[in-house]
Amino acid sequence: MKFFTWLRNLLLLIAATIAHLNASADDGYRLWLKYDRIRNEATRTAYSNSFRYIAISGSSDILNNAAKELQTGLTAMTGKEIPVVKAPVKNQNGIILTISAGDDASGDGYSIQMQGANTVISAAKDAGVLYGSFALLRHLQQHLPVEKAAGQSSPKIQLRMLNHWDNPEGTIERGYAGGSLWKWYELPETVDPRYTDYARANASIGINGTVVNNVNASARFLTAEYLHKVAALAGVFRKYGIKTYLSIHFAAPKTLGGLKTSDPLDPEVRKWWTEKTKEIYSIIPDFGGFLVKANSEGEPGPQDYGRTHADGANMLAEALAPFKGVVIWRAFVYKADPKADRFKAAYEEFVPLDGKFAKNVIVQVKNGPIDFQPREPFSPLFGNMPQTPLGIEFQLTQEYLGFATHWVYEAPIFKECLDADTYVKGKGSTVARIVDGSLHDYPLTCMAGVANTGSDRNWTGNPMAQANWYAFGRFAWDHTLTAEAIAQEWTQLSLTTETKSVATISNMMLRSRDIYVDYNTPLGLSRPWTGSHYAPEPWQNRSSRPDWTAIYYHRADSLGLGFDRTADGSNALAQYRPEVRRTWDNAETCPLPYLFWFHHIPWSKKLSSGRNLWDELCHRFYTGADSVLWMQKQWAAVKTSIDPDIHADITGRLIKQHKEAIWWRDAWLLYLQTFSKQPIPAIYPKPERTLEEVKNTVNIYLMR
Ligand code: BDP
Repeated sequence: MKFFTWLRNLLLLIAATIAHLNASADDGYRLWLKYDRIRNEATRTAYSNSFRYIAISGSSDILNNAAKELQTGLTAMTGKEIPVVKAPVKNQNGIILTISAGDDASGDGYSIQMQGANTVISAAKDAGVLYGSFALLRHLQQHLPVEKAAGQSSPKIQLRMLNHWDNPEGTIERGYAGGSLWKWYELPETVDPRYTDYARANASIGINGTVVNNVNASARFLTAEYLHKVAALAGVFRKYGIKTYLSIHFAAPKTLGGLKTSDPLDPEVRKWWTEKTKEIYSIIPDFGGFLVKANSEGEPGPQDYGRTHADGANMLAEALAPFKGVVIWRAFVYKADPKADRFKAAYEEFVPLDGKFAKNVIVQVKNGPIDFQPREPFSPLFGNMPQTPLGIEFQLTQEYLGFATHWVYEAPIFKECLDADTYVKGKGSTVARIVDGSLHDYPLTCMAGVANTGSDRNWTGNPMAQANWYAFGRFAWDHTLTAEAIAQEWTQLSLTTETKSVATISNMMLRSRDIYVDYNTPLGLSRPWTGSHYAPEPWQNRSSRPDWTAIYYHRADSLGLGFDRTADGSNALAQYRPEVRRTWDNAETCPLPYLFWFHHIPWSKKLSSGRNLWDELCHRFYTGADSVLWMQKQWAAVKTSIDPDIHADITGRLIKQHKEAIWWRDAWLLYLQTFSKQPIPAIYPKPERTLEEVKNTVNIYLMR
């Protein structure tokens, strides 16, 4: 008996060790493409019976990669080798990959059909078959019945792109997950296999374009040496249906070409770009085009020569047109004018240019009018340039969202903007319908995400931030999906399929953004930072430009708080349609999340919540910081369903997040209290430091 107990314990120990080793093999590298062995035997058997082979009719790199992915995924999930063959095998169930002329002009759409015992994935182009294959794998990773995979899907947006803000020396502007993925120093001779995994991850969520370098672009990328490095990356990406683009330095004709000017109307300059573009296409035949940040934050541009954004964009468009390349011209512009409201700048510069851009130009607009703040109203450019294709730019990297430390699921930010109604053609004129081209019949459509990837083993630093990359791709494909559905899907693919844990985690994801907003920038506050975009500095009042101080944005004074953008103030609200304006321009009815975006509110004003302004601020900051404790508890509750290393990683980050939430809360409240002159309500514990002490911690943080 004793012996048997001993033996049983030993066996249990061995089993636990194996389970642990298996589990802790998860370092996050595999993202949502884990393909873990399915534990439920019935599901596993059903899958291996349904998929005994993968047949490809036709041949191309992309089709081969689709088959390879299915083979890898299914073999890992079922534990049975699945061969890739040239033709369907009689009397056996399998997957058939096939190209068939469909009605989806882009070729990216696919259908999955059950034909007899076979699962047929077909599309007009091989990229569509690849997307269909990933869709099937996504379905099976959620352990759903095979036949439920049947259906059709086409992307709503043509260009679904990542924008990498990567520099030639390997750093990333606003990157929080290590250095650049691109090893410029060893390219093109050495091609890291990780580039393939990057391409797989993107293709799995439908991303079909990538801009590999920073919008604050180095002209170095246009040298032959760098073009060959970029070509090596493009060589990997194209096998997954991804086109490569470059950010360009507008003054390159001068800096690189040795010309006297970079004036877009100068014939020599135009010739230089034409030649350079030809050279690029001779090296990268399927090159996508240029992304341009011009006359913004000190970058050169056409205005340096008295020309317009359209002049600049059209010059490049002309050079790219013979190759079907596109110009993606960013609308992120604002001048150092102390009297102006930065909110209004992009509209003022771009709306007069509507209709003046060449056919192969898209103007890329950030979701909000300022700059990727935790909560912004939608940019008033949407709807106001009916004759110019407008793309949308979201930021995945958490520049203003707590870097890689804080857990913020961004899908609600994307969705809030996409679902916002501009009313430009009556009710239902959502930003999504502008961006997908359906409202104004745009011939080109684009959704871009500023990438949050880096050289960290788990790609995104914070493992939860993988969800933001994932959600972006899923929305770019189909903006009608919900943030909730994507959270559940991602959790199942990436963390656990245990039902209760999926519900707990996706609920945390959905609440995470509002929690962050509450302790960071509640009620429509914005930009309490200067250079760091992290350490709280709401008191910051000195800079080379007024709009680079914190006080410019919150406008706290002895009377109240917030930026008056009504007709009595900067009148930025006039840039929106009356239906939109109406919801925002009355301080009594303006939804609280947008209050300080549009109004300067007296400290003792009673709000719709029943609290006065100061008490509401205290309530938000305290509840926000306390809610991180709630997150910690929820996370502790899912421990047994999550890989131990990933669980420990997030646990650590949540501890830090709580400390910093208190830091931000204290900084804001102690600073604002110098204006409000009101006490923090007795129900809340008093901050354990003085304003001077918080300022000191910030000074230390900012020390070089
Ligand atoms: C701001 C970033 C800056 C970027 C800029 C941009 O702080 O690093 O260069 O956006 O989008 O948010 O061009």
